[in-house]
Amino acid sequence: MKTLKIAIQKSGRLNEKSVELLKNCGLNFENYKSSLISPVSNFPLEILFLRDDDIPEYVQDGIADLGIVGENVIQETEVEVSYLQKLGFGKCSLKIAVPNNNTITVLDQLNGKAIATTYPVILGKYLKEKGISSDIRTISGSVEISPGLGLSDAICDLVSTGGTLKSNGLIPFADVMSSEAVLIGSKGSENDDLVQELIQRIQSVLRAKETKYVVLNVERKNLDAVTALLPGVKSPSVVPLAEVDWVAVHTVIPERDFWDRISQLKQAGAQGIVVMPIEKIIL
Ligand code: PRT
Ligand code: ZN
Repeated sequence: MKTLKIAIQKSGRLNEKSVELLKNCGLNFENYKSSLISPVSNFPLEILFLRDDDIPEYVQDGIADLGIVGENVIQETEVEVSYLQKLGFGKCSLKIAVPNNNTITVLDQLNGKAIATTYPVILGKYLKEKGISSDIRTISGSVEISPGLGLSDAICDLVSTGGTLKSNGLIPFADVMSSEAVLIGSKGSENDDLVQELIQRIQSVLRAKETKYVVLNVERKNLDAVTALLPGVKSPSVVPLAEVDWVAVHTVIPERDFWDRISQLKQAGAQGIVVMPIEKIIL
């Protein structure tokens, strides 16, 4: 039987979440920091631990069938791969930032200016699209210190909390792209049954993460008002309680508007609300 290979980051910002996702998919493997390859004992899959910059090409060339990597790295390496699934972690934006004492306020003012970045391809395309001609200075790291050293007028770098920009006296000026970790596959890999099985497992874990399981009690006279607020996977389950006028309602609600929904439920008469995490949702 064929064994798939999936490449994930060996160490760094995406490693832990990538390992967690695969483990939550029920895959059994050892995650030794020293190993470059780890077999999965209960699925025909091997995990390759690589530097994130190498993952897109490994997948493009079919050395790995699948990979987990930031969209920023895929765009920068300009590889031909299939985007299979956004994964909801490693979120960040690639931004142009300028020193906070700078007078640059509109994009046109970047004409003729030097911008330091580790993302020359993405930045080059962005500036071209906007009709701006800047001097792109490609450096390999610590981009944020380059204006202070007089090496550039602006920078283009990844931002998540904004703390690094702030502590280097820089302010974000333009959004170039937003990025998150994605599952990629070699072209055509999406037609493989094993790849499809893995995608479905990943989707069931992601779906569960976006939702909470809720059990609440409500008096029958308020049941319609409460269920009107609850979608459920199909519709909420209603279970009679020993006290005849009361029922328990079981359902799932989306994480994103969780607190609003809970306060609406309380107003509609819900009591004893118990909220639980969900491991997987298989549709
Ligand atoms: O060793 P390897 O080559 O595998 O790793 P790496 O050092 O190249 O990458 P790593 O681990 O730093 O990042 C991996 C991926 O995480 C990136 O390609 C992005 O897709 C994603 N990601 C998410 C980030 C950030 N957030 C992020 N904040 N990557 C880098 N940063 C850096 C940014 O470059 C800047 O230096 O963090 C700093 C800014 O952070 P804030 O929080 O201060 O804004
Ligand atoms: Zn890297």
